[in-house]
Amino acid sequence: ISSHGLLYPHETETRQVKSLDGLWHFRLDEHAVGESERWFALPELPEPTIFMPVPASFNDITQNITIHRHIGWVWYARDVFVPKTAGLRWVLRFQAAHYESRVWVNGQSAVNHSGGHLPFEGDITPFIKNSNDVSSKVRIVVAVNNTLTPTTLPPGELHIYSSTYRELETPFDFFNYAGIDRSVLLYSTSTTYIQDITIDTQSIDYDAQHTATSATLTYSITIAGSNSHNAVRVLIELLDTEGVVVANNTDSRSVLIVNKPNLWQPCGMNHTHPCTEHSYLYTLQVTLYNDASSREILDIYRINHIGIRTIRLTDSKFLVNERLFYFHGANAHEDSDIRGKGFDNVILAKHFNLYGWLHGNAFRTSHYPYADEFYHMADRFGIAIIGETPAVGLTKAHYFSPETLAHHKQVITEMISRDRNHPSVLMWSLANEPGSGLPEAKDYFSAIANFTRPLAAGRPITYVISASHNSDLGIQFFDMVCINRYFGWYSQFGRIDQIPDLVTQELAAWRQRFPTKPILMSEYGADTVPGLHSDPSMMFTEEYQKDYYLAYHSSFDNVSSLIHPTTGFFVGELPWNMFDFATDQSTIRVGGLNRKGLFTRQRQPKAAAFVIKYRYEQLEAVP
Ligand code: GCB
Repeated sequence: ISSHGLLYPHETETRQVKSLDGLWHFRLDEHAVGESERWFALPELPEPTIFMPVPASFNDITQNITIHRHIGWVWYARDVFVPKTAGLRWVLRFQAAHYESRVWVNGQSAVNHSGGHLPFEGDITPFIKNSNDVSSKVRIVVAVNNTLTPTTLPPGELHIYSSTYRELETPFDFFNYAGIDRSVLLYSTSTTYIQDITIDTQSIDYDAQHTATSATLTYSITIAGSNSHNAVRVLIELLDTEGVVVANNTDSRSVLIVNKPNLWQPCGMNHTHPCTEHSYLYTLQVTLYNDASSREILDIYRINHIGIRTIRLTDSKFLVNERLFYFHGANAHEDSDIRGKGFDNVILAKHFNLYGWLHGNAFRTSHYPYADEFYHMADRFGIAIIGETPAVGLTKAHYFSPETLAHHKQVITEMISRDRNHPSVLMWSLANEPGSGLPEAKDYFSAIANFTRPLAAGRPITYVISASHNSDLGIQFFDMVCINRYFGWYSQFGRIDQIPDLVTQELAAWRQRFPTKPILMSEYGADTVPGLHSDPSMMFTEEYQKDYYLAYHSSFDNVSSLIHPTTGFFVGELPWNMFDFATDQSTIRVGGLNRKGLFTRQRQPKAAAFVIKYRYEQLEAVP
C-alpha cells in the first residue's frame, strides 16, 4: 500500500503539465481477447474503433445500447509527444478510471490500478525512447474493466444467463458509469523531487475574546528520486493572500508558527453567502535546493489551499474553530447528462453556484471520493465536505471478506493521503448503508476504525447507517452517528402526517443508545417528477416533496443543537439528493433516474428547492 498522497499535478517553475484530455480511439473488447492479442503493442487498435471523449463515462456518448450497458473490458489509445526528457521525470497520471485499469506505454506495462475513484500514476520516463530530438512520440494504451465483484468496492455480482444476456447486479442504485471518467495528465518533475507534503492545522490559541492569537502547523515533506539521500535542502514558506511570507522553516518535518492567523471557516456560522471571505486560504510553498549551500533549485511545489482551522467533537456538538457547526446542504453524485460520471468544469462550477444559491454549507461525497477539483472549490467557497469511500452496498455477509477488508484499507489510505490537506474535509465516512446488523459487520468495522484512526488527520470518522438503532453492531467504534431514514417514502407511503413523530422517536432512540455521539441525518428524501402537481399532495408530486421536507424540519428543530445549544445533540441535515441522477432501469425509477433531486438532472430547481433555500437562509441567521 502506497501511503503517498499523489500531489495534485500543479504547474510551477520546475514542473510542466500537459493535458491528455480530448478524443481518444476507443473500442469494446466484448470477448476479452485484447490482452492475449496484444492490442497494447499494435500501432492502432483493431477496428471497429470510435472516437471517445476523455474525460467521460463511455456509456451515454453514442446511440448504441450495447456500449451503454457494456460490462467488461474497453480499450482507449492515443499518441502523444513528450518533450525532451534529459534531467526530467515524466509521469502519466489518471485522475481516475472505473474500475480496473491497465496502462501500457510504447507497448510496455506502465501502471495498473484497481478502484474507480482515486488517482494513479506511473513514471514513464524509462519507456520513452531517448533521442536528441526536441520531443519523442509515445503511444498510450489503456484497458479498463467495469466488472464489479464481491471483493471490489463497491461490490457487485455478474450473472451470466446466456451468451447474449449478462447482468451486473449492484447493491446500490446509481448507474455503474465507467471508462476514463476523469482527466489524464502528463507532468514533469526534476529527477529529485518533492513527492509528498502533509500539513496539519489542528492547533490554534485564542485570547479571551476568542480571537486566534497563534496557530501551530505541523508538516512533513517527503523527497524522492535520484539525489534524495544527498544533502538537498528544503525551504518551507507559508504565504498569505498578499504573497507575504508569514512563517518559514528549513527542516523537512517540523512546525510553522503563525501569529494572528486568519482562520478558515465554513459558511453558515453566522456568516451569509458568499462566504469566500471567511474561508481564508494560505499558500504553502516548498522549494528544493540542490545542496546545503547552493541556490540551484531542483523543484518547487505549492499548495494554494491551506486553511487554518480546528475540528473537535464533544458528546453532542461538532465544533469548527471551537464554534458550533451545523451541517446543512445536500448529498450529491458525480452525474450529469451525456457525461455520466465524467468530470466537467461546467458541471463543477454549477455545482458550487447552486450550493451558494441554496445557502447550503456542506455535502457528502456520496458514495465515493469525488474529483480533486470539488475539494479545491469547497476550500475556496467555505463548503464542508464529508469525504466518503466507495464502500457502498456492503449488504451481504460474504462481502465482509478478508479480501474486501484489505482493499477497503487501501482505498482509505489512498483517499486520506489525497484529501487530507483540504481544510474543507471535516469528516471521513468509511461506508454507506452496510449490512451493519450482520454478525460479520462487528469485527469488520472494528478493524476499519482501528486502521483509520491513526491516519484520520484530525477528522472524526463515521459510516452512514441504514440499520436500526438496536441492530447496528459497528458504529460503537466510530465518532458520530449518521442515519439515513425515508419515513413517508420507503415506508408509510403518502403519510406525511406520520413523519414528525417517527423522526423524533428515531433520533431519541439513537441518542439513548449512544449518549456521547452527536447525530446527523445523512439522507432523507422523496422522488419527485418535475411538473407533477396535486393538492392534497401525493407521492411523486412537487407538493409532496415540499411537505416531506417541512415535516422532517419540524422534528429537527425539536432536537437541534443550533436551536438548543445547551441540550441539543443534532448536528446537521443533508437531504437526498441535490440533483436527480441516473440509475439502472427498474419499476421504481421513472426514465432511469432517481428523482429525489431538489434540482433536476439539468440543474433546474423543483419547488422543494425553494423550501430548502428559505430554511437555510434562516439557519444561517441563527446567532
Ligand atoms: C439510500 C442510499 C442511496 C439511494 C437512496 C434512494 O438509502 O444510500 O444511495 O439512492 O437510498 O433513493 O433509494
